[in-house]
Amino acid sequence: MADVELVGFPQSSYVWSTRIALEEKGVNYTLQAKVDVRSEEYAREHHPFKKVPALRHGEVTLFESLAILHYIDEVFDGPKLVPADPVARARMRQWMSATADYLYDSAIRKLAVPRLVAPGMMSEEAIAENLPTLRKHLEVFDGALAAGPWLAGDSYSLADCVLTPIVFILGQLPEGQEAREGLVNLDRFAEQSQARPSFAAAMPPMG
Ligand SMILES: N[C@@H](CCC(=O)N[C@@H](CS)C(=O)NCC(=O)O)C(=O)O
Repeated sequence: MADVELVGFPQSSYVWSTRIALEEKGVNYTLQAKVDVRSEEYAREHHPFKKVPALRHGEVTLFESLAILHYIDEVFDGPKLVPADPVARARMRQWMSATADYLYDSAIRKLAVPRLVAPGMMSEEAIAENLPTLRKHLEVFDGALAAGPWLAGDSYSLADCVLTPIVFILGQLPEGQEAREGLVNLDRFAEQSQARPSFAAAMPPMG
């Protein structure tokens, strides 16, 4: 089979999720981490909207993590990361969409990025103002996880690949830990998702 190349810096939660999926499936791939996402060359070659991740697999080039995650699951052997049952599948997509549209904003864009990547990009007031929203979002996810170990039921799915790095990143930040306080189902999710070999294998360099 053709080589698989994933493009994007590994600290990005979206890149991280696709790497977790590749690891879960047992796919050999290379990571092209040094990219200038702002360049026109990057837009031409990989992602017209200048974001990460992008994927190259032989003649196939893809951008957007949703498309990449499903491609990985469908094209490669290994455990299925999309449930066969239509309700569980819809549930998985529901949580992927909710993570991308709501939790990513409160946890990553408005907390992790200003704290870890671009200090000063948001005022302290704006960071504090977002925290109650983050807490509400996490409560919803905690409620979803009350019924079972993973977001779409009994087996680890693409929705869990997406949630795993975000929950971990929150655990690295005092405000993230506070926002997670008392949410026991999320704690269990953190523990179990971080114990998977795919998590260790996809862990980006921290520092
Ligand atoms: N909808 C995109 C979102 C990707 C995204 O927002 N990536 C961020 C990193 S987590 C990025 O490329 N940031 C670089 C920038 O905006 O310059 C996807 O699902 O792949």
